[in-house]
Amino acid sequence: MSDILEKLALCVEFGKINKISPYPPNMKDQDGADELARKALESGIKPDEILENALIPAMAIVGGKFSRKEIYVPQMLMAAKAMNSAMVHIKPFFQSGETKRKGKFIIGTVSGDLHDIGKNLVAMMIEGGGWEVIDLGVDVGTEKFLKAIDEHPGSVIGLSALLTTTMENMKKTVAAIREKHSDLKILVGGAPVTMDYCQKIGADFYSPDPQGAVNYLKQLAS
Ligand code: B1M
Repeated sequence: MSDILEKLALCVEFGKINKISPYPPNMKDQDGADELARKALESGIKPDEILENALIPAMAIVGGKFSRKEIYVPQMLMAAKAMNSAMVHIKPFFQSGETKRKGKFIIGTVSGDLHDIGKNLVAMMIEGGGWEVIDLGVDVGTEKFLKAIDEHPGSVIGLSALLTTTMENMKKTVAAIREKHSDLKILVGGAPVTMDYCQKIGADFYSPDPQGAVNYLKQLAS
């Protein structure tokens, strides 16, 4: 791997956003993900190589560390921010169609539920895994999910719920999606959700953390 991609991967892994970012202290005054992604493109490295050889593997390392509780939410958010600062340079190539994404992923926190920290982490990790993410936000009713599915056919759907009370709305939304789109894959997650509940409501997969969600999508795309 080129030196620049190795450095970019380290910036994402350790959350170094750009040169002026003081975090992490041991990388102070060094180029961050922002500068390195720009320089990589300027040096002729293709956007999909940057994604495949630097950003995706770095986010996979971050996801693994988070699953093993070696890092916590703040470090993961910094890594995601660093990844986003690199993605700013790469996104125009996806939007122009010059570089292909692995697929589309629609995610939202279900109706009545305002918790979005975990949902945002999942969204960022999946974007870092090479997918286009359509984030519908929080308190997302069934109709909004169905409208997004119509606008982005063939997407994988992700539902997050943090309250035992809103898990019931997850069930309703899954049933409504199943009724209209029996072929779509539905992933569920959130603190009170379990594999048992996932099976009970007819969703396809439950993941307790973002990396499990990334792995599931990776398996779907292969
Ligand atoms: Co709320 N809240 N909250 N809250 N809140 C909990 C969830 C609660 C457990 C606290 C408690 O009582 N101990 C409790 C729920 C009890 C229950 O139902 N069993 C609770 C309650 C009761 C409430 C209110 C009702 C309080 C009130 O007003 N009386 C209210 C509800 C508002 C509403 O939603 N309608 C409320 C409000 C809030 C705040 C707005 C203040 C704030 C949310 C801010 C925000 O999200 N922007 C908040 C917070 C911060 C929490 C706690 C403290 C932290 C949640 C969090 O962000 N965790 C939480 C207690 C706790 O968990 N310690 C609590 C960190 C995050 C990274 O983890 O979201 O679990 P998590 O996501 C994980 C995994 O679950 C997974 O990946 C993430 C990373 O590992 N995951 C997925 C999540 N979604 C996934 C989707 C996937 C796959 C994996 O695929 C699609």
